[in-house]
This record gives sequence, C-alpha cells and structure tokens, in this order.
Amino acid sequence: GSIAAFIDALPKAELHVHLEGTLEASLKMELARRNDHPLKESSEEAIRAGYTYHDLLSFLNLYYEGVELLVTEKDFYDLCYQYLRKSASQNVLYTEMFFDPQLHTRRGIPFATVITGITRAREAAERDFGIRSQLIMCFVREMSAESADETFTQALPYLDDIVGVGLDSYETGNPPAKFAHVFARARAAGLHLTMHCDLDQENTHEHIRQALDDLASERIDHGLNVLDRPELIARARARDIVFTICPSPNDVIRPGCGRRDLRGMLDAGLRITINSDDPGYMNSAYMTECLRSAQKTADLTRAELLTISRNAFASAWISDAERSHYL
Ligand code: ES4
Ligand code: ZN
Repeated sequence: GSIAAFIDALPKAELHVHLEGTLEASLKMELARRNDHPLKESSEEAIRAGYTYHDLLSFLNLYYEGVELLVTEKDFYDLCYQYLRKSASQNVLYTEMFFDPQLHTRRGIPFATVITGITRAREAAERDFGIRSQLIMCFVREMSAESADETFTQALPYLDDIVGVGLDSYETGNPPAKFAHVFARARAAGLHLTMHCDLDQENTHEHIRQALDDLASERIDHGLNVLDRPELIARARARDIVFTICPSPNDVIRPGCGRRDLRGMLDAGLRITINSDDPGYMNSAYMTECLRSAQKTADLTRAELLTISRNAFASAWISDAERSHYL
C-alpha cells in the first residue's frame, strides 16, 4: 500500500498540542455569534486568510485574539470535544493537551470554568470515540513568576485532572529559570515537567541547558536548536529526553529547513515525536497531515514512522498498564 495509507492506519499519540490552538475558524464564527463578540471577519475564509505569520510573536498575537472568544464552560467543552473527535478520526488513541489558564483568568474567566469544560469534554470524547487524553497546564512565560505561582495554587483542587506542567508563549527574555520555583512546586506535587524551547529564539541554547540541567524537565517542546551544540545533544541523549517536534510552525518560522531539522534529530540519535501544535491556526494540519508532511520533507521510512509513533506511546505520561495496551 501507499505511505499515505500507512500513515492513516498508524496508531497515533500526540504529545504537543495547545487546546486554544485547535480553535477552528468555524468554531470562531459560532462562538462570536453565541457570545455576541464582534469579529473583524465575516466568514471562515476571511478568518483563515488572516493567518499569516512570520515569527512567534506575530503568531501569538493572533492566538491571543482568538482566545478571547472562549468565555463559557460550554465554549471550552466544544473546543476540546471537537479537537478530540477530529483526532480520534485520525486514529489518535491518546493525546496530551496543553492549556493556558492564565490567558483566561487574566480576562476574568474563572479557572474552574476552563478546566471543568475541558474535563467534561475529555470524559465525553472517551465515551463517544474511545480516545484517551490528559492535560498539561502551561505557564505563560511573558507573565510574572508570581502569576504562575498563583495559577498553580488555583490548580491545586484539580491536580487529579492535570498530569504535568509546561511553559509556553513568548520565549525571548523569559528563560525557564524564571519559573524555577513553580516548577519545583509542581514536581513536588508529583506532576511531570516539560517546557518549550522554540526555534531560533534568543538564548535558546541556554534555555535548553536550563531545562535539562537546572529544572529537570523530562521533555523539550521543539528544541531543534539542540543540534547546534554537541554537549547539549549528549546530555539530552544521556537523559533520554523526548523532543516534541511540530512541523507546521517550523515551516512558518524557518521555511525549507524541515528536512535538515528532522533528519538531524534522528541522525543525532535523539528521541523525537511529531505533533500538531496549533492545528486550528496552521492549515488544519492535525496528526495525519503533520506526519505526512514530515514524511515528505525528511523522507521518513515506514520503520522511522513506526519508531516515531512508538516513541510517543513510550514517553506518554501514563501507567505501564495503559502503555501495554498501545505498545
Ligand atoms: C505556541 Cl508554537 C508556540 N510556541 C510557544 N507558545 C505557544 N503557544 C501556542 N503555540
Ligand atoms: Zn507548542
């Protein structure tokens, strides 16, 4: 059969997707109507036509604008349910989803509204489609360390519904070290740790080093700049760090370099997974589309695709009992 059919049929796990980044233009239109929120654009096509980014900040500005459409518990439910339904249709069996509570609480939306809507959608989607999911709470890194700490305190009643914490949004000037205290709290509470080290951000090598050496991060989200530093590659390999690679934003930020990046990670002996990141904002490229694009750009073999898929299940934050169902 064709490689496309092989990718369709591959059992998939996703480890790097921002729920707020799964907001499709169609749901934006519905939310704008429902919440009486004015939209500049009057059609889905016009919304999508406005999705032109050239760097992380220009992307984040659009993402933050979209986030404001999410108001009620049902909005968060619909967002998460639609993502899980779509993922299940692509043979995604398991997904770990980021959410950014501070982007909502800073607008006056209660933490409880956000997490309750998401948790109910996770339960409904597992019942309706059999897809398993967990939540990773991200801190918005351009906000203060105190705000991250307050957010972790707000999350305490819900820690059973949160498997890990992450670090996302605007990286320049906001190193992992800024959040050492809240990550230590999360770790002491038994949560897993991951952090974004986005492509070509200022001081990205020092950020990767901090994540690995100082904050005991178990994963690096993106982290392609590790390839510039043999000593960082060696440390990541020694600790069996997982790099969650997302072809879509890489294509936007550094067009044409996908091949070198993906091949480079594999040839360096690093453990990588392929993920969608923000599919609602990146041509609706969900797991299947991302794997197809990665396969094409890096000429991935079936064996490599299988390894990448198994990497995701192997490094998922699940019990060994659950893992044995997948591997
Ligand atoms: C993100 Cl691609 C990316 N980088 C950093 N923060 C993010 N939040 C959503 N997508
Ligand atoms: Zn991301």
